[in-house]
Amino acid sequence: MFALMDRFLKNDPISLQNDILDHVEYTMARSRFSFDDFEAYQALSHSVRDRLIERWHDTQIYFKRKDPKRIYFLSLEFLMGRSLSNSVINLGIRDQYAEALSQLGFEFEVLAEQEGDAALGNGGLARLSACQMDSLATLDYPAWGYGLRYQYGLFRQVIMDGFQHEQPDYWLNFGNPWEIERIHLTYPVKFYGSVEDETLNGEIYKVWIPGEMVEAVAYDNLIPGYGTRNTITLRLWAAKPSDQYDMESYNTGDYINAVVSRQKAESISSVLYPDDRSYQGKELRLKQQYFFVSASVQDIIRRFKDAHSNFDEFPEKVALQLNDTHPSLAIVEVMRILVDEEHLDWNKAWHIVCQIFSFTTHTVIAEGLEKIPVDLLGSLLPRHLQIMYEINFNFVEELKKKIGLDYNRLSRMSIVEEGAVKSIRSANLSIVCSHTVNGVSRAHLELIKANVFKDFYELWPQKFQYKTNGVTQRRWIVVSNPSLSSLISKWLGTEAWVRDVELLTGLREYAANPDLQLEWKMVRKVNKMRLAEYIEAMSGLKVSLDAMFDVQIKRIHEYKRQLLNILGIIHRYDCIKNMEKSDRRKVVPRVCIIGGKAAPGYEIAKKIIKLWHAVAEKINNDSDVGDLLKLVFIPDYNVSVAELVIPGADLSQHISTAGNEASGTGSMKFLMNGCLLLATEDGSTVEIIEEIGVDNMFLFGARVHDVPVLREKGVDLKVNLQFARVVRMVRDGYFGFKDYFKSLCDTVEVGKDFYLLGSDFGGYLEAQAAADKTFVDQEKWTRMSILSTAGSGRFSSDRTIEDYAKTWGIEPCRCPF
Ligand code: 26W
Repeated sequence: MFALMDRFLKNDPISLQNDILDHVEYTMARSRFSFDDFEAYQALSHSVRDRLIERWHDTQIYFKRKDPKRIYFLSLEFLMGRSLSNSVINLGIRDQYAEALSQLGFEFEVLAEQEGDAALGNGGLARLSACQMDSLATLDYPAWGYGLRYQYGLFRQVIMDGFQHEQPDYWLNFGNPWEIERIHLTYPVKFYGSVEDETLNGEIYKVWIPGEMVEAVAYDNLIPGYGTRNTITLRLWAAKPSDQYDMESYNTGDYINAVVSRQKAESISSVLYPDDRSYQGKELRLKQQYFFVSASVQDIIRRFKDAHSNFDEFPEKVALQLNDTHPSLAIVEVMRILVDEEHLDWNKAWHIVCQIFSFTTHTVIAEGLEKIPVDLLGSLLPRHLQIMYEINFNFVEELKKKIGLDYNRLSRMSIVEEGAVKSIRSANLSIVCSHTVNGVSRAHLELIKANVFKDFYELWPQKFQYKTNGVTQRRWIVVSNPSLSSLISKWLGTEAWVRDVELLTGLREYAANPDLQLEWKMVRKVNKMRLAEYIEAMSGLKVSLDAMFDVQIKRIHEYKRQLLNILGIIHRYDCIKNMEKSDRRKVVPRVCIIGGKAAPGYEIAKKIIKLWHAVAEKINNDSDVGDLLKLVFIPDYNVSVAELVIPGADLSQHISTAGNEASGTGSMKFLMNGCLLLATEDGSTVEIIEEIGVDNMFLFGARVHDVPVLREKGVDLKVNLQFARVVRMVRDGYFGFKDYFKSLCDTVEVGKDFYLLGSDFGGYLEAQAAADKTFVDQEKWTRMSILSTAGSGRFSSDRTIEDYAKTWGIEPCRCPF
């Protein structure tokens, strides 16, 4: 044992310093006497990575020895953000590093800022995956994440004259110390071609003769748990040309073109699709999905076969989680390998498949469900299409026995959709082949049971469950808000809440304690200062720290109703303008902050961004208003920006039309940081209310069951004069760009106002007024703020993962070394 301990790198500041300097010299090839912040960051990262590798090796050896049931988490998107701070905190050596660096003349925080974000995802779904990886590692589960190593992450948003422009995010430009390239860990992935019959020992098997072959290379990203040695793997695949690729073209003598076309293989993993709304049935997207799924499934089966001689135990050793329908081809790929390559009997293979997959859906609307045109699938993956047809045939035959010849229902439930464009319904495939279908909040499950998956729910009610989303308190409190973190530990007398977040409820008894209140306010003020400095550096705008910082950061979508926020601000502005000067003293000053990206092809969302800027231009330059109202747009919103903004927010808005947000996870991060919520009763907010109480937040708006009635009824604009007035101001060109905003205004006209901005406007203004009133009473506000943090424990991804673990049938496997 002693020899084993000796092997480990040492973590005292002197050893850390030496390691950093060694990396400066031998990894960066710079002089150890002269290097800049970026080089210091890189050397530091390499030294952290060395420590991660030690733990990772031990964990993997231990998993191999114990051979527990493993969970494989398949997701096309992971929004990991930065790794440095998170890693050193989970390793428990942040302070040692800070000391080592300060002796070298560097500040840890400054170096941490050098790191760019890994933005391999769009929004909620992708960040959820990242939080869940952190929880899986921390809770010692034998887990693997699988995804794609895009060369271009989510586009960078640049605002020019108030318009969004998209720029490529070539995030690998300066290297990536956090990944380990496994050049020898590769799998061939096939595309196109044809299917032929082959006879072997008197049996006929299908053989897929591919038309194209690409190599998948593994890049491992190490995910350390907190308070444990366990360090798990997020394995991302990159596409490389295969040596077997297109040999034909070399023989034609056109060498240059053959090489160029070979190089195209890499394009499969080159770019993340920036749309989180609609499926376009693009071939490249389908290629990406299959590429990552095929490599992952091959890897999973290889690992299983290393320890087992047949597939009987497969379901006891393997669980696969489908993060939305994007990886649903994995189902068919497992079938194909078991039947065509491992020569298992179809029924046996099917029995295995039905025990290993679970599926989580992240959307509420039928239009958000993925469809793959059959023509596209048949050409790209001919054998998979055959397998899907066979699965569907068997399913429909079984279904007929249960429900009879109800053709409408049969055709709705069929995996194959007939119609103008014959398509595969990925959700139906996923439901049919999974043992569990999860919603992401209780309200979400109710919605899918009643709407999109009603037929399936009636058939298999026991399959349908929910696992309310959560976020990791390690990143969203400890990394992003260290002073709040210390304050919490001081008052609870322990740091144990970082692993056991329910302990936060212990803060409740001190919510009215003047000493805690004072310290709480101090911490919040310092965070506001940090945010104010960022705003000034970014936009030149000076904002008052006495103002309420009111934040809405998330993807721009009509259903998330950033437009309601803007119209509310216009109303506030209008009121200030029409007030007696002496009355203006009573106005609670606000800094309204918004941030978020619009999908590049989403015109209305882009107009919302422009409207924000047009309104900001007018208000921020109006001397009647001054500090009473300031508007800020935070460009290029991403994980690291969120880490800065959330701790500095007083109020945050989660105001989607009820019935549209499957869960919402941003609200949970604000809640943990003691920010009050202004929200509708949508998605996970319903459960947040149960934890912290209606009195500790500002609620408004239609509820789910009101929505169809209100849509039908419409709002009489004569009744809702305030709403009519603000929309008219935009329409009449009060903020300029009259023609450009016309179509945006049209979306909220009577009869067209699908997201019910008109009918919710009155309630929204009342909720905002209630927030103003409370803000004046700082004692009350601070109490509500403390109670928000205290009640946030249920929304940790640790709890979500414990819920999932039961469904997956996995147990912790803690590395003892
Ligand atoms: C290409 C089309 C596409 C891509 C991504 C459609 C839909 C998606 C995602 C499923 C959208 C998404 O991120 N959904 C969000 O998932 C979060 C995590 O469960 C929830 O908290 C959000 O409410 C939900 O909108």
